[in-house]
Amino acid sequence: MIVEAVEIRVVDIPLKQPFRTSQSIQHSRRALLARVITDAAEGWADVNVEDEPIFGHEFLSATWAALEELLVPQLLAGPASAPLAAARMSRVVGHPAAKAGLEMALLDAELRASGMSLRRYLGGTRDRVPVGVSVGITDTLAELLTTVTEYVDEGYPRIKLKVQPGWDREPIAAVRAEFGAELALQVDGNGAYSSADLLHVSGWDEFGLEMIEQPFPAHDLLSHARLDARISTPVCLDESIGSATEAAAAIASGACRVVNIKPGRVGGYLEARRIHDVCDALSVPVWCGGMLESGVGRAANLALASLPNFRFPGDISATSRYFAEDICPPFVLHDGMLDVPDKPGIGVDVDPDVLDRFTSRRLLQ
Ligand code: SMG
Ligand code: MG
Repeated sequence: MIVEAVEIRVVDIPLKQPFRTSQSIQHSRRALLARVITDAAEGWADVNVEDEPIFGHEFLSATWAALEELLVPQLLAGPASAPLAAARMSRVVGHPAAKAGLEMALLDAELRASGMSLRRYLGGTRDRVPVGVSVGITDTLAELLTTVTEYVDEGYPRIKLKVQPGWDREPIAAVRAEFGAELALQVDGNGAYSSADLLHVSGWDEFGLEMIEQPFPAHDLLSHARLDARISTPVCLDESIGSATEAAAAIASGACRVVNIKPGRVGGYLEARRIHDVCDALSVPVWCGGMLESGVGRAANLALASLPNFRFPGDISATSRYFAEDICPPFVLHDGMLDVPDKPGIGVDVDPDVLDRFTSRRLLQ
């Protein structure tokens, strides 16, 4: 397949309500989109990076530069397939989101040309998957309970609460008191706690959570292992896991019993599938995380989440949870599930008018 041109764009998609974690607050989803134009078809990807290096070390303008100066010229230099391009890009150190985006856009073009869905290509076994919702930090407990009530009423089968020091036991207890023990509830600290908080975090064991996600910083596997040894709630890692090798090492060191997979964080859907397989072989369930993706990223994540070892609902909520208007047709919740696209490639088409309206920067190479 010959890559004729690559377009990258920055798009700002307004969020319906701000999303607040222990690390940041976002009012709009500033996304980076990649479009690969080949001799056979074109393909799209949501390059999963944020404006600032807070969730991870990557940030939009650095990712843009990595694409413009290194990775796109490399892709344009010769014939390509997604696995080949991924192997070639691996010679550049770092920039997993940029690599994931180009790999996905190329794969989308290939699959569209051959008429195969991403779900089939990856080995997905389900045509719909259960999804949860990640609830940001709110100003008051009353506001949190109102928000959670709305999502539970909409039919989401699992709620994740963002927590931080000073916003943890009380909101967890309040949600448990309101919705009872049956609600599938989990929490995510985004690394806001330190090893000195080990006892405090262990205390959440009494709430019967599905899992405790990334309470300690990404590099601190030891504190996660100590926590996991003390409690019956499984520890889940997100920011700590950058590859299948790291997933295997984290599991072997007892740092987690569940893994959150985000293709942008791990450098692509092919590496994401390897993490799925390694975890499956070690009897460790995985689930698909979210980064407030546009419909382009959401479609691809649904395909990934249809693989058999994705055993918990993903952070892949319906479009209405995020945006009044998206660049693709909306994904709608039915019985707590979203349909996995089954058309060729990622299975969704971008609306060119909405895309142009949201675009703030564009480069065609
Ligand atoms: O896409 O629904 C979503 C967001 C899910 O909580 C979510 N993501 O650490 O898992 C995580 C966070 C990172 C996003 S911070 C903007
Ligand atoms: Mg997380």
